Amino acid sequence: SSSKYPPVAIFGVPTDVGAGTRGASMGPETLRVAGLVEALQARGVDVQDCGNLEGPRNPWQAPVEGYRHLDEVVAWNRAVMETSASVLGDGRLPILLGGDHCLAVGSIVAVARHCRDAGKKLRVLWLDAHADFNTHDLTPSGNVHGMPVACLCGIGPRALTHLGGDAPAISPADVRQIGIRSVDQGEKRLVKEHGLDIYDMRYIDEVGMKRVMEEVLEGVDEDTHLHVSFDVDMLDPAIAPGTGTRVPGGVDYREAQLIMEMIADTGRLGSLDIVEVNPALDLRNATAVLAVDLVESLFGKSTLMRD
Ligand code: 4U7
Ligand code: MN
Ligand code: MN
Ligand code: MN
Repeated sequence: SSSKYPPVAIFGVPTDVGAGTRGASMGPETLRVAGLVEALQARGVDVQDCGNLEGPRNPWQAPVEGYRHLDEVVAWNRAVMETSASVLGDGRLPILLGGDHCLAVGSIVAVARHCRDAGKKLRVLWLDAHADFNTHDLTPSGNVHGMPVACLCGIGPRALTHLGGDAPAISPADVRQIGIRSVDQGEKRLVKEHGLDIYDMRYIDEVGMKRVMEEVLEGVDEDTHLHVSFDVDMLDPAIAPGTGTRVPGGVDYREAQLIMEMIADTGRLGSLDIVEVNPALDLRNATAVLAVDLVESLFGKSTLMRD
C-alpha cells in the first residue's frame, strides 16, 4: 500500500470491570459506529477488524482488600495481552478499543515484551486527566483503572505486575504523561517518589502544547516504538462529555490535534489504546466521533496542507 503506516489490527475489549461508572463496555461498538475503520482506510491504512474479545461480566462489587473485581480485571488483561502479542507477532499495529483503562496493563505488557525481543526502545505516551498511579492502599475508589501505570512499573497486585512473567514490565523513565489535572493525595507522593514525567495542564498552559510535545518526543529515533494510551478524559469535558471520570480544564480541540499530528510526524507509532469512551454519558456520540477525528491525525491527516 502507499501508506507509510504498517497494517493495523483493531480489537474491541467490551468491559468496564476496572471503572467506577458503567458504560465503557460499549466503547468498541460506538467507535466503530463513529467510523474508525473507514477513517483509517481513507488514510490508506490496511485495517483488519478482529471483532471483540470475551471475558467475565462485571459483578459490580465493593472493593476487596483495596481492589474492585481484581479477578475479572486479570482475566480481561490476560486476553488483551495474548491478543496484542499475536497482533504484534503478525507485524500489525494493535489498536485496542476499550473498555476502561485497566486494560492498558495487558496491552503494554505485550508491547514491552515485543520491544525487548525486537531490541527496540519503548516510549509510552499516557494521554489522560489522571496519573493512574494508585495502589490498593492509596486508592479512594478501589477501581483498577486508576492503577495501571503503577502496575506496569511493578507496584500492585502480583497477578497484574507479573502478568507477562517478569516485573516490572516498564520503567517510569519510559513514560510521559500529558493532560494530567487530577492526582489523588497519596498518589501524588508516589508519583514524585518514582519520578514520573508529568506534563500537567498548568505546564501545558504555561509553555504551550508545541513545546510540550517537543519535550515528550525528545530522543525518539528510528529504534523507538511509541505506544499511545489515549484515555479520552484527557480532553476537556466540553468537547468530550462521553466518559466516566470527567475533569474540567482539559486539553482543547487544537491542542489535541497537535498532540496527534506531532506524534504522526515521528513515524514511530507502534501501538494504540483508545479507552474510557462511554456512550451512555455522551451527546450524539460526540466523544467517539472526536476520538476518530484525532486518530486520523495520528495517522498523518493534517488539518493544513502538509499531506
Ligand atoms: B482513568 C481516581 F479517585 N484517581 O483512582 C481513582 F479520582 O483511567 C480516578 O484515568 C481514576 O479514567 C481514573 O479512582 C482512572 C479518582
Ligand atoms: Mn486513565
Ligand atoms: Mn482518566
Ligand atoms: Mn476515566
